[in-house]
Amino acid sequence: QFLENLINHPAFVAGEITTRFIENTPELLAFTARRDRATKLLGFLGEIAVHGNPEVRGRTLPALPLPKPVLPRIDTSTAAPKGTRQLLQELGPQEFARWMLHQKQVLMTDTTLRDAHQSLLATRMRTADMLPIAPYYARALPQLFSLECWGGATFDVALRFLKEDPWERLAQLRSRVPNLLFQMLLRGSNAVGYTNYADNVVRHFVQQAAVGGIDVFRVFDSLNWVENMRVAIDAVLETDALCEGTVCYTADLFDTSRPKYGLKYYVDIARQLQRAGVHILAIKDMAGVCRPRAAKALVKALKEETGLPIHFHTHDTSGAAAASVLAAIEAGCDAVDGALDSMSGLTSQPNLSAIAAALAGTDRDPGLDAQALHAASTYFEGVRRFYAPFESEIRSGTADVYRHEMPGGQYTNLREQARSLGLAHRWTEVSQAYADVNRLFGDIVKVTPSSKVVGDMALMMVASDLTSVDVLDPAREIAFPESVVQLFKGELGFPPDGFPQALTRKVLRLAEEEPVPAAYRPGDLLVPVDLAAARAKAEQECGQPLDERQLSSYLMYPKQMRELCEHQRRFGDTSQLPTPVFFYGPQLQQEITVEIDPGKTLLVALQSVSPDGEAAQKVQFELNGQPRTVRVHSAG
Ligand code: 3PY
Ligand code: ZN
Repeated sequence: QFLENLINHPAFVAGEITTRFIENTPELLAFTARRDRATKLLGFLGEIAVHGNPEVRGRTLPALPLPKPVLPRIDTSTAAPKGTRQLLQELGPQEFARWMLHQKQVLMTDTTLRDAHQSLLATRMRTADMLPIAPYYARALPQLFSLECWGGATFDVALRFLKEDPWERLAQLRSRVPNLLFQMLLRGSNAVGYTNYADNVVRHFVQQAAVGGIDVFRVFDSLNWVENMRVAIDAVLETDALCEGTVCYTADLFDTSRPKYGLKYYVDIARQLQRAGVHILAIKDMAGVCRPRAAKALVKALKEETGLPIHFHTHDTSGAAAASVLAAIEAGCDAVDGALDSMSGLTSQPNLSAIAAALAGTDRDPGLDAQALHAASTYFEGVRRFYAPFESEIRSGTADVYRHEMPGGQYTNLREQARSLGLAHRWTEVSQAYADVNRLFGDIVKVTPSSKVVGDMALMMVASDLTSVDVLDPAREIAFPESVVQLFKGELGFPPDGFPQALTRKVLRLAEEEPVPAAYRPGDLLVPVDLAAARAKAEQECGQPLDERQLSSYLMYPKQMRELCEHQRRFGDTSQLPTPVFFYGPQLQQEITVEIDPGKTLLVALQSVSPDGEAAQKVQFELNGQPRTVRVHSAG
C-alpha cells in the first residue's frame, strides 16, 4: 500500500522527488492509514450486505430508503454563547447551586440524548445521529440548564449492541457543545452497570467521567439506601462537577395503605443526602407515578427541609406527567426534565417544549426559543424513523402504571423480554406479577437494577404459572432466578427497612437457626481492584493498549470491551456510518458518505453481491469512484 501511495503521489509522478522525499511527506503514511480504514469499513459493509446486522434480526424493518432527517441550519463560524457550563466554571458547584436557588426562571434539562431514547427506543440512538444536532443545541438553545446525554443504560448498549465507545461519544459531543452542562445518570455503587462494583472502580469511573466532560452527576441507589451512594457522592465531590443526590419516588405519597412511602420517608433520605454534601436534590420518578398533588407536596417539603435546589424528573407513561411537572414548578421546583416533542411522551419524559410554552410569559418562563425547540424536534422526528424496529407497540398513555409501577426505561424492555419468552399475549399477567413481586419483596423501590430483579421474578412466575401464595408456600420448591438470590443476599445493598424475613429464608434456603443476612454495604466486602494488574490483563485480552477510559469500560464490561476491540480491529470505527446503513445494510447503488477524518470523506456505493465459489459471496463496491471487491463467507 505504501508503495502504491508513493508511486501515485503527485510529486512522485511529476518526478519531483529528492532523497528526503519520504521523510518530508508524512501524508504517504496518512494515505495508508486512511486506505486501511476504508478497507475495514468496506469489510463491515460487505458483512452486513450479505448477512444483515444481527442487532435487527427478527425485527420488523422499516421501508427503505429512509429520508434524511432535516437538520436546522446554524452558523458554526462564531463561538457558541456562554451557558450554564461557563457559569459553573466561574462559580464552582456550591455557588452554582445558590445561583439555581436565587434566579427566578425554571431551569430545563433536555433528556433526548439519554433517557428519552432509553425509554422509547431501547437506548439504541447512535452517536452518528447525535453529533449533527449538537452544535445547534449549543447555539440555538443556550438557555437550557443541561443536556442529559450519558450514563444509565447508554453505556452498556453503546458497547454491547452499537459497537461504539461511549467515551468517544462523550468526547465528540463535548467538543461540539462547549457551553451547556452535560448530565449523566449514575447508579451509585452500580455505576453504569447492574451490580455493585469495588469502591475504587466506582471512584475511577467518576474521575474519568468528570475529566471526560460530565458536569452534573445524578447519583441514585436502586433501593434508596444512602449508605450505598456515599462512595459515588464523595468521588463526585472531589471533582469540580455538580453532585445531584437523588431520592427515587415510588408508591403514592397519599396512599394510607402504604404509609412507609409518606413524606417522612423522602425527607429522611433528603436530609441524609444533604449531610453527605450533595449540591442539588433530584426527585427521580422513574416510573412516572408522582401525581400532581404529590409532586407539589414533595417539592415543597424537600425545599423547606433542606433548602437545596430541587430537580424533578418524571416519565409520561400515564399521560399526565406534564401536570406533575407544572405542579412541581408551582411549588418552587428549580429545575425540571423534559424531552423534545418528537422524543417525548409515553414511557419517555413529558414534552419539554409544551412545558416551556405553558410557562411562557410567567415569572418562571425558562426563556427557551420555541422555534429552535421545534427545529431540533423536527430533526429527531427524522432520526426516530431510523429506529422503528426498536419502538414498542404502545400507542397511548396508561394509568395502569400506578398499579404496576414499572420504570419507563424498563417497561418496553420487559415487554420485549416477555415477547421473546413467548409471553407476549400474557402481558397483563406479567404486569400484575410485577406488582405482586413488589409486595413479596417488601414493597421496594424499583429502578435499575432492583427493577430488573423484580422483572426477572415476574417473568419466571408467569412462565411457571406461580402465584404469590405458591412462592411463599414453605412446602413448595421454587427455582428462584439467580438475580433474586443475589438481591436477598444483599449484593445490591438493602432497603432502609430490610427485606421480608420469610421470603429471605426461602430464597437463601436458610435453616431455621441460621440468621438472615444483616445489612452490610457490598462495597465493604468487595476487594479493591488492582488497577495496574487489571490493565495488564485487559490489554492482553483486548490485544491492544488501553487508556484510562477504556480500562474503566473493561472493569464493568470485560466481555463487551473485548468484543468492541475485536470489532474495531476488523472493521474500524463504525460509529460514523449512517444509521440506516449500519442497521439495514447498504442498498444497491445508494451513495454512502462517511467522514473518516475531519474533512476526509469516503463515498461508497454497493454495486453487486454475487456467489464466489461454494462458501462465499463477492460484494462489489465503488469507493471514491474506484471499484473494490470484498469477499464475505456465506456462513457468517
Ligand atoms: C437507569 O438506571 O438506566 C435508569 O434510567 C433508571 O431510571
Ligand atoms: Zn428516567
